[in-house]
Amino acid sequence: MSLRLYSHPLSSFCQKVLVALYENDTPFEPHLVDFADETSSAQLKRMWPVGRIPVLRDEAKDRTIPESSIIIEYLAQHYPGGTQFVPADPDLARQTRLRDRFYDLCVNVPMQKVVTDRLRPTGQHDPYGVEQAKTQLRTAFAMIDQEMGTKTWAMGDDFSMADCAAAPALFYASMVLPFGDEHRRAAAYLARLKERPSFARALREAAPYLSQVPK
Ligand SMILES: N[C@@H](CCC(=O)N[C@@H](CS)C(=O)NCC(=O)O)C(=O)O
Repeated sequence: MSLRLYSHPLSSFCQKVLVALYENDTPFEPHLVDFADETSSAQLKRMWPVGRIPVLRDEAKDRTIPESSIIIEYLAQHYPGGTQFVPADPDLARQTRLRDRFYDLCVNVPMQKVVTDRLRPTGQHDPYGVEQAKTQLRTAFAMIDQEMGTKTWAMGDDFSMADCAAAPALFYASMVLPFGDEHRRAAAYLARLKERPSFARALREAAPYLSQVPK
């Protein structure tokens, strides 16, 4: 098998890539990264010194590809399938990338800030930063709610890279800061994402680990 994904089923950015892989039934071998294990972390850092997951290794082409959006673009280019993650039209492609950035930077990253602050040792918390992150999330939820009033997926009728980004980001963000009562259209979008077979599969695989998410 040519593709190996260094990842963890609980990681939101890894789930984003898993959705893309499952969308097109792309064969790959998952390699579980355990940050608590020095050998596992060191192996990851040898490939990508930044030490973040996901990282895709393509043995056939001798390439190592980090960063979830770049991995999805790589899959779209070299292992295309029925779901086209970035439209061919340059304007639509730019809009897709903008929404992908939005879900990564305005939903996933602030969600991570809230969750990882709970893992910090006593006395090392960052309440100001967490409040800022929650404010960013509230702004993002209102924008998503407005935008999803007339659309099925982030770009309209077609599932794209932006939906791969949105699915785990919104799933975990809804755990951190429930938005369903106030933002029903955003909640309906999340419900559609959870029913999408690719994300439903990623969620099933994450289920045994979900109790590790700090409350
Ligand atoms: N921009 C990166 C973000 C990746 C990321 O934040 N991954 C998290 C897991 S969801 C991670 O590896 N965290 C470990 C760390 O920061 O040490 C991407 O899109 O792939």
